[in-house]
Amino acid sequence: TFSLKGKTFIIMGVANKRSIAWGVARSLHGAGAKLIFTYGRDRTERSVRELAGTLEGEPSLVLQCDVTNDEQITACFAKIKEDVGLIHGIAHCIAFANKDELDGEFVDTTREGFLLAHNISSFSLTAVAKAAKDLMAEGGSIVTMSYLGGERVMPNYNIMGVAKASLEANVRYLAYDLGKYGIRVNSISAGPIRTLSAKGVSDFNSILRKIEEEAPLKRTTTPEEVGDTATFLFSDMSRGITGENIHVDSGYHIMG
Ligand code: 0WD
Repeated sequence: TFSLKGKTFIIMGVANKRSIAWGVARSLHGAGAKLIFTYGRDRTERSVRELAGTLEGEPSLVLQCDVTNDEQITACFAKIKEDVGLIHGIAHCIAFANKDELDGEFVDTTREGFLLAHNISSFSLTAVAKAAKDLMAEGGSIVTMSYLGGERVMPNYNIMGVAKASLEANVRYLAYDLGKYGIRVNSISAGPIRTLSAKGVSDFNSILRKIEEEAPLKRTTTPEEVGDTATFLFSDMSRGITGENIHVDSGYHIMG
């Protein structure tokens, strides 16, 4: 593997040890990178601090950044600027939709639920990119997490699918704007992984079974696989890639 020694990355969205963001953190840590963690809700702080504490080396900075709150975003990045100065990338692993709208018919989505899902799951990427771009003075890489439901209709994924379509377009527009500063922006379309968020998706077991049966690799995706692809996107090995959506899903997306 290649080294990311001397580089600093912000990991947003670790909820617990199953989180995709934690898979990204472990992979980046393995490549020698320095990490900063952010969490949204007060109740997540302890779990993030505990996990961050298990990583060898100097302790990571852990900060609150509820992405629905502009003041928190500003304060969080101001603190990072003060403490570290320069960063090289951000893993944005954040999404949210009301649980009762991840079931039943998409047509019943409320205005409030629609806006909430877009606010946390897509606009937050734009807001974070804006807050972070001056900290990536040597260029950088932003990686976010999407899902196939943003490209195709997946029953029950509903409003989150529409928010992921927005997120993927968001990636392209940000990639265009930030390319001139040497900042790349990409998404990973991850196969389904059993995390806290996945609990909200109804009938998750049968989705996993379908992947094992139908995906070319005949197995489900792991947070480690997603983490390693993110590390590639954070490294110079991917320097020619921006505005892209890379599927890390055992190849499931190619199946008809
Ligand atoms: O199958 C899956 N799990 C897939 C997930 C397949 C494909 C994509 N993804 C995406 C998700 O949509 C999301 O964008 O990957 C990303 C990470 O998802 P995850 O690892 O499945 O999620 P989880 O471990 O539940 O963490 C999501 C976190 C929240 O945890 P808490 O417990 O604090 O709600 O998203 C964060 C939060 O850390 N989050 C927020 N962070 C800041 N501000 C906010 C917020 N307002 N809301 C949620």
